[in-house]
Amino acid sequence: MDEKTRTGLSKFLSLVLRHEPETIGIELDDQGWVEIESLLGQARAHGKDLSRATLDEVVETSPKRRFAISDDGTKIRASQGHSVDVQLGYQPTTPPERLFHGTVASSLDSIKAAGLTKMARHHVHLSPDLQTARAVGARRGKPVVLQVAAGRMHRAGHSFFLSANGVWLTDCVPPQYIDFPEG
Ligand code: HQG
Repeated sequence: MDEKTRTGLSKFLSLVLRHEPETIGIELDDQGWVEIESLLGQARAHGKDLSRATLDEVVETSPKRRFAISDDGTKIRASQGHSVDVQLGYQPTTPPERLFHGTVASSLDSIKAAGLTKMARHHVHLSPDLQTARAVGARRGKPVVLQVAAGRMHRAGHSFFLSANGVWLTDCVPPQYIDFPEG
């Protein structure tokens, strides 16, 4: 499979497993899982030629490991990033002292006032390292990386969750826990 096909299929899976399952007539269960057979059948019925082997390849080669297959191999879900209502079931976890968030300059005034808010998703997404945060911010323009005092937040009672693919999730980050870059 070439890179372009792989990226296209990954975007398609993100769309139906995180945001709009109804576009191909599938339903996610409470934890976000769907039967792979049903996904493949409905995808084909909507013009996406997707075999089990192709699906497995997209899942295994996803650089961000966005999708998880159940232990028995019959179901799939997105590991984070949903806008539809699902309970991913991650346990609260103690975060490292510092986490990072990649954004762009045009959001900074609003973030300084309101902190980081979950916008359309379930959680605020934080990255474990600078490089990842920079790549997240770069999706929207010239990246600006904010440092989050996750340890201090956690000691103050905020819950953190670590997704299966290494993304840190929390409800909100009030501005007093954010280090803004100078200038
Ligand atoms: C910004 C991708 C104004 C926030 C990535 C971001 C990530 C505010 C945007 C995952 C704000 C939300 C999530 C406030 C936050 N005022 N702007 N108060 N609070 N923002 O896409 O973190 O490729 O929902 O800075 O790699 O960018 O999809 O979140 O710019 O892990 O697997 O509002 O999505 O993963 O954007 O990205 P998003 P995100 P995937």
